[in-house]
Amino acid sequence: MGKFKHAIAVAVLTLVAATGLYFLFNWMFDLPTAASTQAGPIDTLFQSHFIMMAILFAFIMVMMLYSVAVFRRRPGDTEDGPHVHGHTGLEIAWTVIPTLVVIGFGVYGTVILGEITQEQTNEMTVSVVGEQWAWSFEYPADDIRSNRLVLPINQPVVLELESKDVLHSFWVPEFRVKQDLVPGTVKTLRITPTQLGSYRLRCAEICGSGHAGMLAEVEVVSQADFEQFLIDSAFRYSDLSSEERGQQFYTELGCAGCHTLDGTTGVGPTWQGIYGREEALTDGTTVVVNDDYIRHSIVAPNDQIVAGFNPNIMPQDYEQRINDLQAEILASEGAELDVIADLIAFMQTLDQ
Ligand code: HEC
Ligand SMILES: [Cu+2]
Repeated sequence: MGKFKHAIAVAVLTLVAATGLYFLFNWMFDLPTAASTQAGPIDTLFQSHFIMMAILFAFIMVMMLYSVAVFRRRPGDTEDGPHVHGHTGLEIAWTVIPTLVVIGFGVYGTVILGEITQEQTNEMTVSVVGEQWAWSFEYPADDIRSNRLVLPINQPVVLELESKDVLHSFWVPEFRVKQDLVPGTVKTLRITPTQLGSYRLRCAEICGSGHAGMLAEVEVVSQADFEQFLIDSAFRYSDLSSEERGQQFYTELGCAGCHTLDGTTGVGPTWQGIYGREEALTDGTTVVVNDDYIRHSIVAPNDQIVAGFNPNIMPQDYEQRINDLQAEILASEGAELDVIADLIAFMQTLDQ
């Protein structure tokens, strides 16, 4: 009968202490707003850990303090305490129960991980590049590059994360999920934002002296605002400088396939140091590479052949393609550009 009374007292005290601790944990580890669908199951997982921690800690502490207080030596009591030799049932219980609890949480965590990494229908892909110490975002479908991450609300997003140098980690506390960026691989992270607002992306992996400043703005906006963002940040040739445009054309028109920038000879002569150099031609003459020669080499590539190279390799239709491109830019941006002049401006930046 006396044992029973103690058991009830310990149970009641444990319940009271656990409830108090649970509120204390929630107050101490106050989580920011949950702003994604992934946050829901993660917060439930968190709460269940809080509950388990509160019960365990309360039970151990109540048992210990209760024993110390209630079974203390009274004045005049000089007898030895009872000799206790272990209790097999108890030992099995305190081995089996925690084991089951830990396994249970392991299974629960795995189920939730599967849930939040689950592929969704109609996902939007955004590439995220981390480098010391900045973030950049690309919307491949629309060829847009931005240093802010703008996401439409309720749209499932899959982020493809790449690092240019060392380990970084993508973390927006309001979205709860977090993923490391590993150089040489593409990692994915899935988010469906559910709350309009602006948040902050921070790098969560020490990545050098600028680590603390490796931040970026994240904005969750309406579908209409998102479309406006795409329009506002669309790529425009006329926003670039002449040299930058030249570099863009160098890759876009395929020059990069045959002309290197690093001094090695490819299918065609390297562009390193091309502007102003003396070029020996197959007909035995030499020319200085200037604007006129470059222009002529592009529109009539078989006219003057650089010694050591073959004719009929450089495409003959560049004049046409460049005219088409210029007409297209004029139509879409209202800007009259001279693609060859931009290519020349780019070449002039390429000295050794
Ligand atoms: C399929 C390969 C190929 C592509 C693509 C190509 N070229 Fe060439 N280019 C050559 C070869 C081979 C030569 C050397 C023979 C010659 O002089 O025609 C050459 C020569 C040149 C020269 C003269 C270089 C010098 O050192 O005197 C210029 C300038 C040039 N190319 C510009 C361009 C530009 C601009 C583009 C892109 C719009 C381009 N090329 C694309 C193969 C290519
Ligand atoms: Cu970093």
